[in-house]
Amino acid sequence: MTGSLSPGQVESFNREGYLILRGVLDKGTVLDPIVAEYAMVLDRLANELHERGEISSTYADLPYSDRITRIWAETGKDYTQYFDFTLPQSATKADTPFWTGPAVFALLRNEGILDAVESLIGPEIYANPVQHVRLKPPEQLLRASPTGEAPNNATPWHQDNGVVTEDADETDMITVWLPLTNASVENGCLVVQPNSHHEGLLPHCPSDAPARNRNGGTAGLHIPDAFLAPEEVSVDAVMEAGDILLMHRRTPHASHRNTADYVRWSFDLRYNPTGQPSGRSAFPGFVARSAAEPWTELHDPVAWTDMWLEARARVSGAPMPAFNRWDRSAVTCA
Ligand SMILES: O=C(O)CCC(=O)C(=O)O
Repeated sequence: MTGSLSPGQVESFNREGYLILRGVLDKGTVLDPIVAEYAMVLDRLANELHERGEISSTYADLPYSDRITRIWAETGKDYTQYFDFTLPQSATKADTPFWTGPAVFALLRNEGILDAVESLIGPEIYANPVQHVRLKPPEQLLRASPTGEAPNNATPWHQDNGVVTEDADETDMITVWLPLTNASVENGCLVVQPNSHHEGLLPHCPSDAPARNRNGGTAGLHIPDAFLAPEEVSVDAVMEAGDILLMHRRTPHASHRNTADYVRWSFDLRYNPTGQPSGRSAFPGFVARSAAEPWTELHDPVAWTDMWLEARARVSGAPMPAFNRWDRSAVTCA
């Protein structure tokens, strides 16, 4: 196999189901342009909210993280969709916001990321549309749920295979998770369960199922505790901006709560060998690298945005496939 990983790193990934690579992304040429792009989107959002009287100041003099934290604190709303480079799994509207800027596109095509991914799946690489920015707010800003439950913004334990449609179960999908700011246990870094991706797809339960997940996170699907290894074997993925985490599609992972007083900011990208089902066929991916047919690679960020605009027009108001194949009344969820 070609690519940038040593045989030992590939062997470690195959054994453990994850691998952290340090200092892959350059701050000046890769990360700073993303920060600048998001500062511009946030500026637009702050001006809109201020014009509508929803915030008392645009907080224009604050850096990105402080500025979005102040806006969350004042409105109590989560504006992640403004910044995300995908669409919601349901209820997309003709004007649902999203952000597919050139710096984000450049990250999806980043040579350091693609070289690492190539070592695991080969040189025909498709950028899978299951991709997100995560702006994890300080938990202290969140309000208690209507049932009085204390806020908990941990991401529950899951496998990424669990959030795609069944046709992609055998797709060799690699997750690439990367922080834009440091990721610590305090601010909600990822936590992975090593050496357990060999056990196949585990049951996942909807967030309102009686079977709870041990970290208490409520957003999205979770693997019931009975199917997880003891807590002591999990590994905290403490990372700095520039590092990347590679994960197998069946590696159980979660993230900690953000108990810091600032936002934890990260991206999760996914790649698979071109031609395999993406598991979100309504959304557009693209050929990021091809040794055999280089002319099929997408290099134009505007064309990428156009693909998402077309997808938004197509799916808005239309029924979407169910991404959750488990029912809350399933025996494992009861
Ligand atoms: O970033 C997070 O907190 C969760 C991300 C995640 O679970 C994923 O990328 O699958």
